[in-house]
Amino acid sequence: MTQPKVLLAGPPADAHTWNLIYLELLLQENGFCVTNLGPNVTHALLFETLTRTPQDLVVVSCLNGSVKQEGLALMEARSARTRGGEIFVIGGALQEQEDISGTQRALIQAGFLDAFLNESDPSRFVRFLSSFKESRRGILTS
Ligand code: B12
Repeated sequence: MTQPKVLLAGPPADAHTWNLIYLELLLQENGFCVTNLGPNVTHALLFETLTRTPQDLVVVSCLNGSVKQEGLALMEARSARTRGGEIFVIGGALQEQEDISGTQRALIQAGFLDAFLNESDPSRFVRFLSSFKESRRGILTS
């Protein structure tokens, strides 16, 4: 069976790596074919990669406390593109006093399908992956 393709990346200003390794293994365990671009991925590299090798899903992880700024900047860069039907989700760690639901709302409003913030328990993400696969059955990127 064809596996959904997922592009995994840390945003431009984020150097954390183990979160990406963890997510790569989790995505593989859940039946996804993963391209892990690693940390500090520029918008140019991310969108060039998507143009060259179309994906079904893009997963962004940001730990350094700037998930909101990074996420909004990424969606702004995406709006300048003319092609590309990938679904984007984001996750990571917020700053200590940050309002989780406010940030989640802002990220979803900007264009992410979902935002997994301060969630060290992966069960909601695993449920998302399962329903994503179900909803894309038969229409995966070849
Ligand atoms: C290791 C580390 C570093 C290393 C990274 C080395 C490397 N190559 O990865 C170094 C020293 C470089 C570093 C630098 C910095 N760090 Co640092 N770092 C850490 C540390 C100790 C561990 C992070 C880690 O690897 N965790 C292991 C992974 C597997 O787990 P995780 O990160 O928690 O990820 C889980 C969840 O968040 C979730 N998740 C994450 N992303 C996503 C995405 C999706 C879609 C989903 C579903 C889930 C999900 O799933 C993961 C598994 O449960 C944490 C503190 C801590 N104990 O967590 C601080 C921490 C993340 N760092 C922090 C900071 C502030 C920095 C710096 C800004 C410090 C500085 N002033 O320079 C810089 C940033 C550099 C940069 N440009 O990004 C803060 C972030 C605070 C915040 N969120 O507001 C933390 C929390 C420390 C702290 N308490 O202050 N760091």
